[in-house]
Amino acid sequence: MPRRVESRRAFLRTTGFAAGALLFSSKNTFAAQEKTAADYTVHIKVAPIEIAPNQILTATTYNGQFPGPLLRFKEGQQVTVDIINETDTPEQLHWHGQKVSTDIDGSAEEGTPYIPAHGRRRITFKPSPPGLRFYHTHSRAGADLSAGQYSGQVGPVYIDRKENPGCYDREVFLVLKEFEPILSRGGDMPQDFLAPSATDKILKETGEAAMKASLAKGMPHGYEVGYKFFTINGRMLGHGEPIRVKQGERVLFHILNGSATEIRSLALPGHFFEVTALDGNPVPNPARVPVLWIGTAERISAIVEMKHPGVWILGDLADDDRSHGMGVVVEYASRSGKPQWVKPKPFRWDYTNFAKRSATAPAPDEIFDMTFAKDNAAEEGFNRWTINGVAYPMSNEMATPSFHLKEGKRYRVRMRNASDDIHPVHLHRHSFELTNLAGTKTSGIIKDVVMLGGYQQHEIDFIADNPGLTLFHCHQQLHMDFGFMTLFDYT
Ligand SMILES: [Cu+2]
Repeated sequence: MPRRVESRRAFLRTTGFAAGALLFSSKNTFAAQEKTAADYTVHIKVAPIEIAPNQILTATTYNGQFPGPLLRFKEGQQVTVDIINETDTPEQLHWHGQKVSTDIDGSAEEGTPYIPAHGRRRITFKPSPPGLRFYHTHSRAGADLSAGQYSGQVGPVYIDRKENPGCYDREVFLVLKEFEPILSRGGDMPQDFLAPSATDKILKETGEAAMKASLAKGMPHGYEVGYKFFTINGRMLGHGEPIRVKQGERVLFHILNGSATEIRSLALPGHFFEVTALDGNPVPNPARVPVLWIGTAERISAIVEMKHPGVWILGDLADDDRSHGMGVVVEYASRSGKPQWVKPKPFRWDYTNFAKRSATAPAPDEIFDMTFAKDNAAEEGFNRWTINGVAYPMSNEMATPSFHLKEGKRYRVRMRNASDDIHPVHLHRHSFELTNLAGTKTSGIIKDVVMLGGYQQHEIDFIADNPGLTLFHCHQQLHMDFGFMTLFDYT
């Protein structure tokens, strides 16, 4: 396995931009067909991945490894990527969080061409915005728990800004991911960790009434997904290289939740996280927090000052998930012994901790209202999800856009969640600003995924600055695959 933990200096020395390009370039016959070599080549292929000694899984991967290779780009500097699909299934590779065209974005719903089974596609784009992004499959899985993001098709992208501020000694990339999904009839996802915690009375009454009516008809609870194995950087807790640190070091963690369906948490006993960026975008107020909560597809960049020597577990708060692998050991120089876990005090995750103080967002040109609802177990035992009463078609045909944009205008999406589930909602090809979270006004936090709590209402604003079809969906694979998607177009 490649070592994912490197000092920044070593990284720049050994795998700077040009050298990095060579690392991932292919010398195979496919590449020879092109006149010039691509900067990067990504092979979509089925491969064994060893998550612990003698624990070998088979998954569709990028370049035969999990996570896929870190692709390091420079802001605005054009790159060419060859994507070679060695599988029997057409694929989509989505450049999550990047402002790219619909032809590149990797979403069939927007019209991106598929990478054919046993075929290839060369794409060229200018990476932006800077910061932590990622690439992942955008295929729908439906009931096939080996497809879509249940597979190993997840890899980090880091786009270096033109100038590179930040005071830290080294960078560590962490990709959180579960394997071996199984269908279940009830989730154990924590629901009570978000702040502000205010719920909407009408949403709650609507959602609870719908659920009650469904159960009264004798319907079971819709399927959820659980997992057998939990990993960070593709290794179960205790079975990967520890993160070796020195006292006094400031380590910049870039953390990506690569899960298909799960929300994750992380704590490192005796340490704080100084959150510097959310979804790759610097935050106005880099506050220190004891616990991180990361929705599906969210990213957090946070500096940890190493000042509590020992051997620790950086791990998920859920005991069961941590004991099945969701953690990594942090080991101080010349310290040894069994890695220690200490349960943190209860802590609520509040995006507004990192927001501008007493600033308000500009008024939008138009507001879109969206209500999200669950039709319990309505789709062959799976929950069907709707936006304003409409489920996105299950077929792979392109749907009619529901919301219309004019270039240059500022839009506000008022998202109302009439279900008890938390939804990590994602907008393609644009970033948005959090402007109201459960009744609390905020500004200055720019993201591309936001967790919307059960029966809560959030408002997000975005500028229509990247024409073309634009997909908006819940990033929870079970939700997006069963209707929780809609399209914007530009008129
Ligand atoms: Cu959802």
